[in-house]
Amino acid sequence: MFLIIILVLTSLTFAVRTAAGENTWRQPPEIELNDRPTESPTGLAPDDTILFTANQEWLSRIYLLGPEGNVYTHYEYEFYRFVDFEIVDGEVYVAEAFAPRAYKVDLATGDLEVFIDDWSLYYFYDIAFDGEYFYVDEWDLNRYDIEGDKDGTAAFDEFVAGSAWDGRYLWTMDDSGHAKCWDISGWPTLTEIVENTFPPPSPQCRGFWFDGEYFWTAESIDGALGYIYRFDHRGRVIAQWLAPAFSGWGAAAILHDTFVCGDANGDEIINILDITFLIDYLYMGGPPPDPLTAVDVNSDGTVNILDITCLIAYLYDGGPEPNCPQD
Ligand SMILES: [Ca+2]
Ligand SMILES: [Ca+2]
Ligand SMILES: [Ca+2]
Repeated sequence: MFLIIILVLTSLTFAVRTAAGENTWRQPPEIELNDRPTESPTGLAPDDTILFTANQEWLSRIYLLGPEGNVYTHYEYEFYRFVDFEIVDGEVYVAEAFAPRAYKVDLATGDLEVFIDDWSLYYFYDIAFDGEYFYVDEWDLNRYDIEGDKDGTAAFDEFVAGSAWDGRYLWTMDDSGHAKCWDISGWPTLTEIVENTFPPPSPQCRGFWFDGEYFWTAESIDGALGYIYRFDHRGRVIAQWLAPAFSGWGAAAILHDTFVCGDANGDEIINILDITFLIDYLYMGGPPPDPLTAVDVNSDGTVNILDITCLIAYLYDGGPEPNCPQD
């Protein structure tokens, strides 16, 4: 009898230790530039930022990653469980699975602002935006306006772990390895376009987001690092990044558009306004051109008066075309 009690106590201690061990975060791996398991070029620019959510126990994290998957920073939230992303006009929104809420995230500080707060429901696992409304599932599909006010519910008997809008259709990621396509133009009637269904890069994919050209998702694997994937409408991987933490969910990216070399004020044409914008920036404390590379028109790695003279020569003296550094 005594021996049995000892055995039970020993196995209990072991069980508690194992459970405690699972509470600790795995250290993000050191990722060297150009030393990553990417199968194809990422197609991202140096100033693009990848967003990633990961969850463990009662902690949630939002990661900001560079275009090579290197960790810039992360924010940690106790008693939150962030899942799917949406980005509207450069503002980042994230859905919350512990509560029927969606938040606007300040990426500079990690601060949260409650945006949707719908306690008629229990949880959210996804969020998408069609240009006018946000869509969030909780078995049925709920939609909200840009102020976060509810605008109806559509019957929708699906378990959705991520959703995205590709400019034409609503796409959902379910938990059994299917990306599904829905015509929502007859709202609140949803019509599945069955022939558009495709398998995502892995059956463990959760979040869903569309960058204007490709989809994004993240793998959710307990106790092991998954990948962040960028992929096309058939599930073919365009690029992948090893996740910095496990139990990932959402993935999205702040992508910067390509620029016109010499276009200092960002209106996509080159004229005298760009010269005055650049003079204003260099000598009058004006705002910087975005990106700065767009005004290094002599491609020498710095932005100074020589770039102004080059622009003047090009516009008024038959000088050579602006030539900015290539990524
Ligand atoms: Ca989404
Ligand atoms: Ca311009
Ligand atoms: Ca220069």
